[in-house]
Parts: sequence; C-alpha cells; structure tokens
Amino acid sequence: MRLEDYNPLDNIQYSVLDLNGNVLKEEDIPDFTDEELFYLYKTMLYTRIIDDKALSYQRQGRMLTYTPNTGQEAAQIGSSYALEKGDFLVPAFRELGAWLIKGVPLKNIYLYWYGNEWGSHIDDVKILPISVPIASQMQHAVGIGMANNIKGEKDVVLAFVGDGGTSEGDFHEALNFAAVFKTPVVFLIQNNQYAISTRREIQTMSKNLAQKAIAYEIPGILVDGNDIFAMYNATKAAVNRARNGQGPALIEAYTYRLGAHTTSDDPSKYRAKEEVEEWKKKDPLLRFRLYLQQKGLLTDELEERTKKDLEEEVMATFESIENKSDTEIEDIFKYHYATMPPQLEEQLNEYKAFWEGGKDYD
Ligand SMILES: Cc1ncc(C[n+]2csc(CCOP(=O)(O)OP(=O)(O)O)c2C)c(N)n1
Repeated sequence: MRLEDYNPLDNIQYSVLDLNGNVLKEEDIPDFTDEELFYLYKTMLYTRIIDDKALSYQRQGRMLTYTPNTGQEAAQIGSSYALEKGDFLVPAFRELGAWLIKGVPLKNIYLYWYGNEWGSHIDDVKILPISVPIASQMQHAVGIGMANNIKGEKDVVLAFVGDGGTSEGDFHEALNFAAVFKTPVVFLIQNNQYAISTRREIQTMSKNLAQKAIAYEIPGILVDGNDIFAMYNATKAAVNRARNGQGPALIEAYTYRLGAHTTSDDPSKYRAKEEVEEWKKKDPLLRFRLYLQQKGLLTDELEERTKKDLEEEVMATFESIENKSDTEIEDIFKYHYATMPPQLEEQLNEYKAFWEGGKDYD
C-alpha cells in the first residue's frame, strides 16, 4: 500500500478484517507464516495477561500505579512488528505490546512499574525509556531521526503519542521539524478516545487526528487501531518510505482504552457503561482470534494451554522482582549531574540519615 493514496480528510478508517475476523481486503493480508501469526496472537494474549495480573497485584497492594493497555494490543503489536532490529522505538507510557515485540524483557517492565527506575536500563534493545511528560518524547524521536540522517544510517524511528498528546506544543514542533529535515520518523497516535477524563471530541475540533499531517505536508492515515493487519500494513508502508529517505508520516490508530487511565482512575465517573460495552465487541483479540480459528490455526484447547503457560510465566516474573530490590539509595541522586552539586549532596546525606534512623532532621 502507498500512504499517499489515503486522504485523512475522507475520515474513513483503513481496515483489513471486519469485527468477526472476516477478510475485507484479501490482497492486504500480510505475508506472514503460520508461526508468525501465532506469535502475534500469543503476544496479544501475553499483553492482556500482564495487564490483568498487574492490576490485581496493585489492588493487593503489591504494585505501584500502573497504566492498563487492554483494548490497545493491536495498535501496539501490529505497528511495532513492522520495525527492524536497528530501528528505534520511542514510547510514551502505554505501549506494553510494542515493548514486548521490540524485545524488552517483562522483568524490566514490571520492575519499572514496581517503582524501580532500573527497569528502564535495557541492554541491546533500541528503545527510549518511558516518557510520562506528555508528548516530550516526540522531540527525542526527531532528534534520533536527524542523527540517523547525519550519520547516513537507514534506521527508522517509531514514536508513540496519545490523543491527548496531540494538543501539546511538543507534538506540533516535532512534526514540523521532522518534515523540514525529512527525518525517518513514523509518528503513531494511539487514539484511545480519552486523555484521562477528557474525551477526544472536546479536545480538538479536528474531525480526526490523522489530518493534522496535512499542515506539515506529510502523509497521514486513519487506521482501524483494533485491526492488527491494518496496523501492520500502514506502519510498514510508513517505515519503508522513511527508510527510503522520503521522510516522516503520521498514523492515527483509532482504538479504545477498555480499562482505567491508571490504577488511580475511576472511568465510571466520566463515561457510560454502554459505551464500554460497545467497544468490547471491537476487542482486537476477539477479531484476530476469530480470524485464526477460521484459518484452523487456533483451537480453544491451544488457547487455554497457551494462556496457562503465559500466566505461570507472568506470575514467576513478578515474584522474581517483588521485594527483591538491590537498588542503592545513591542511585536516586547520582545520575542527574556529572558532578553532584552541594544541595543534592546535602539532600542525599539527609536521606541516608533518615534511613539509618539515628538522626532527627527538619
Ligand atoms: C506535560 C504533562 N501534562 C500533564 C500530565 C498529566 N497527564 C498524565 S497522562 C495524561 C493524559 C494523556 O492522554 P493521552 O495523551 O491521550 O494518552 P493516554 O493516557 O490516553 O494513553 C495527562 C494529562 C503529564 N503527565 N504531562
């Protein structure tokens, strides 16, 4: 497919499968082996189980704040599967499926959400750490793209942002510079319909978010974000053109956050149960499962067995990090400056004294 053939102003989502897993566009089915298809589904299941377990650990008081991904698996997994090993993934904070596809070990992910920044220390994977300041990662993505151009490297950057992030200045600055410098960056908006409690419709007057590409003279495409094949194809097309020196593109993955914004949020305060029920019918796992079942690649028995194995793996991984931090107190203070300034040193000493328990201080 060519991104240039799609006009976001048409406001039509690009899809390959319908809600029942039937093929809408036979010619757009990616050329995956059976093993690849199963691997993609298994990663979707893995993502869902990791989410469910993290929520239950948090409710048991065993995990800190966590950002659920349920409902957004196809947007994350389909897109990141289009990357090569040398390509960079630049996440926001809700991209669990993409981290897994890129090769981030679950241990790191759980460590991070457990409150240990060492989780962000990931060897041999081209990925930036989680970025909580909304849309700030967009600038970093463009910087990496510019560096790739200067070095003459052909690697591409896939940068994620939420629908809320598109209202930040960083988003627009990044798109502008990416277009001006023709950087190999694919911008992917996970439009899960909400920025915490602010629904997309009241956040911007644009009909869709893909059309924001037009102002920057780059291709923009609106994609059914719950369709793993559509997400893969659109991202692959954007990645290919970026690698060929044709510059950036913008993809809007139209999806839905089925769970809460974080474990501190109660979505029933700002959205109707009926709305969530409607989106449950569009669950990306359901659609892909139906497709695989029709192809004879998935049975209930295989699904149950796979789930059980994954659950055991997820629980064992969490237990391997729980209450086992070997982080030094100094780590919190050490990495901000090459040489620690006196104020920070004073704070470190106070903090150490506090933990040693021997000394009162104001
Ligand atoms: C610069 C900045 N402003 C505000 C916040 C508080 N905040 C955290 S998440 C969030 C909403 C983000 O919405 P969106 O970009 O749609 O991503 P989503 O959470 O839906 O994945 C906000 C406002 C922040 N982290 N950073």
